[in-house]
Amino acid sequence: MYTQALNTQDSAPAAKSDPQADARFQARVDAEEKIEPNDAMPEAYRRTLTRQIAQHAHSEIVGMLPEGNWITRAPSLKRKAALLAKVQDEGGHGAYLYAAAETLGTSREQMEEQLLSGAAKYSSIFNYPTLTWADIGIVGWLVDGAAIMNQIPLCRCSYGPYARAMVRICKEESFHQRQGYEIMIALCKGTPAQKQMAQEALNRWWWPVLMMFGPPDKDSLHTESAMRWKIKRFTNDELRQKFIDATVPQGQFLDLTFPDPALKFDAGTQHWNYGDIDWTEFKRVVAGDGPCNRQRMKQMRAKHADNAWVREAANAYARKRQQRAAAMPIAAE
Ligand code: BYC
Repeated sequence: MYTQALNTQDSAPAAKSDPQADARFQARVDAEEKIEPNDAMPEAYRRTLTRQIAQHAHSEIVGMLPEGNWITRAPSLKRKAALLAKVQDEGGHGAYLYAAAETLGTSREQMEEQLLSGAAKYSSIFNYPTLTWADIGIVGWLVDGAAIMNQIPLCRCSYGPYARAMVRICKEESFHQRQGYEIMIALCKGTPAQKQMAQEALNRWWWPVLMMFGPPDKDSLHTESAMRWKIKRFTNDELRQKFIDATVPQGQFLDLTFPDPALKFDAGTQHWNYGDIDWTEFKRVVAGDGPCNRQRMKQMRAKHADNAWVREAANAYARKRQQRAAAMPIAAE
């Protein structure tokens, strides 16, 4: 089963809400206090955060696959070293995010199980293939660029562990975005064939990148509550617009053409207007039928099985340390 369907239900029964406790909680959020793991919180807040952070963590881990695919084929030692470091960073981001989600009471094993069974979502963008080296430039420039636009506001998320994890993640994402844009500059200043490769990669990735920000506000299930709880600070459409406004001039500098004939600057609003996004494609990819969904899940399951010995060894070592510590006589004063 490969579904990342939009209609998954929370399995736990809804906890009874306590209006007075909820009002006290909302007052803390409104006062910009950080909520910490042992603080009282509405069950719905815990659930929506666990869902978002876990999906975010899964995205970082699955996101290692399309780029990891190019490590052996990077065109120079310098490019290989930068790509290796970037992919390793993504693994680190997944680890911080799983740890942040664990503070809400769901174990990493449970989250992994949800990913591997197809019950949990990860970002739609990682279900598209990286066909040429230019796609690695595009992933850095646009995918990491979109991730930064979405994630900088998460540094101010009301939940302390998530907000703090995002500070470091955003610093690293900003390096990733620059390495991608630098690849794009090299290709666009290169031979006509390299420039063409860059253009074709932009044509393939532009619309899927715009879908990363999630469904339009009118169809978003969680935006209203996530904004009220100050998990999200901007809506999906607001972030998408900010991203387009920041990115179009970068594409113009590269002398590339965006694959959207409706893209036009509006001097009145000072924003770039854009054409209709194909939301049926988004729904199809999220439901498990994108170009690479099956391949990604197959790879994730194979890696999980291959790495079982590492988890067993780490658990055996932890048990041994606990036993040694328990057997140790307490030092006399
Ligand atoms: N793909 O009510 P909505 C990265 C789901 S970047 C798949 O608007 P919400 C990286 C959504 O989960 C990518 N599913 O939801 C970069 C919900 O489903 P459920 C990861 C999507 O949460 C470079 C349903 O659609 N970033 O990590 O308010 C290299 C309704 O949506 C997508 C993050 O996760 C999508 N694109 O807003 C390596 C950032 N969009 O749960 C890695 C944190 C929506 O009801 N996450 N859905 O079944 C967020 O900011 C928000 O969760 C979203 C969605 C903006 C993504």
